[in-house]
Amino acid sequence: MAFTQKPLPFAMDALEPYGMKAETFEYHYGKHHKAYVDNLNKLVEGTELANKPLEEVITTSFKDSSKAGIFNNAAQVWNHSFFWESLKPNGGGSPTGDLATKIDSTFGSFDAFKEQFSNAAATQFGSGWAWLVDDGGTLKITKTPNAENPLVHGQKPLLTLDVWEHAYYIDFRNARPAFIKNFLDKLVNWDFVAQNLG
Ligand code: MN3
Repeated sequence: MAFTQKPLPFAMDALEPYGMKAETFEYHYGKHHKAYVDNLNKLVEGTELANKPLEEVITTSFKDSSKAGIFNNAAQVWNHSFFWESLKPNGGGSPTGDLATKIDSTFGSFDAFKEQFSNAAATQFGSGWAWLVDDGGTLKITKTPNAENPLVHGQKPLLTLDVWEHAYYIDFRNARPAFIKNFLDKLVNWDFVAQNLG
């Protein structure tokens, strides 16, 4: 069974009123994400990993330097699917309920959370990801380089932002901080984050 690319959870042009053009998704979903899926399928074809769950492919290949290509593509397949779910049209605003309480008690306030998350996303040097994770019951903000993700550190991902240049160059050119601010103000799917917290 080959790995498949999950459908984008909104139309390609659904985020146009919220700062991200259809062209971004034509490239980022239609070309970058699809290429990771295609590459992964080529790399695992005929091996035992071809029939494993994607999460298991990620955690096992991370520990084996001879499988770096498999790890990079498998993790990028997972990371992008998780990133699309982290976005929604007319998102952003503030979380509610348990999640809001946890964010306030962990980071001091929602504004302090936004500042720390923005800082992590802005300071990830080169390509990578910013995350909100549940690390054994404690909320944490982390950043990872390239394809690395919280699954390989035993953390439960709650929210992510792709900070590879290809994620923001069409809409924001080189202005990563403007992309981060737009994500927090207009795009975060807090219902998805709350669902992940469980
Ligand atoms: Mn990307």
